[in-house]
Amino acid sequence: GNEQLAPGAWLLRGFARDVATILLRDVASVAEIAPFRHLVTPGGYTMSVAMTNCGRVGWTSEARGYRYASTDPGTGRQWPDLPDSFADLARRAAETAGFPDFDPDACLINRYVPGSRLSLHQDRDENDRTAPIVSVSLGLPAVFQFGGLSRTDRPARYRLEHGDVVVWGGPSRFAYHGVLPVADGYHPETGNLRINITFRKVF
Ligand code: MD5
Ligand code: FE
Repeated sequence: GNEQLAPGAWLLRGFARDVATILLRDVASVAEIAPFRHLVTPGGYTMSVAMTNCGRVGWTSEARGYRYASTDPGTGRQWPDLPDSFADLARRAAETAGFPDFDPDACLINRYVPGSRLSLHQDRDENDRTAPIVSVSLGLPAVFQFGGLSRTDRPARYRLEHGDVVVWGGPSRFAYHGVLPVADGYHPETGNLRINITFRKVF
């Protein structure tokens, strides 16, 4: 069943399970054109999560700050197109959570190896503040931290597994969140990786 985590936030358990193999194939195709890389934060830290993007614009981090760019700073070329499998899944998930006509222009793909983590943060580099963010978890499970609108709100924890989709909209769109260090393990479809795909409407 679909679980409401907070106003606007819906956990759709297993929503992407039946298309996971296709999604992972398309992640590999994206990464052939725009390889995964470890971005450096404006504060000088190299992220343990490796990232790439597809769609009209992609999220990048540089010394001067975070931004969305239409070209990949690594290759100097446009980001690969959003695969049809991605667009279809994102739209169906958003609709299921009560956000019809979701038309993402950015897709960030995060790759975790055991030990990779994402410290507590807010996503606020997007100009469109009404659209939700749709996130798809594939491969190894992870413990997701979901807090409040203040960094000091004690976060709840949810285990996200292969095929789980979360739609973050409404007041949850700007909640603090993070991912605890991924535990070592093996998944038949990804080996020792966790892949998270997020769909966003930036402009
Ligand atoms: C992940 N990625 O599992 C997560 C999934 C990121 C990121 O956090 O910024 O790439 S997206 C989780 C998310 C997005 C927007 C709002 C909320 C969670 N939230 O309200 O908790 O790699
Ligand atoms: Fe985030």
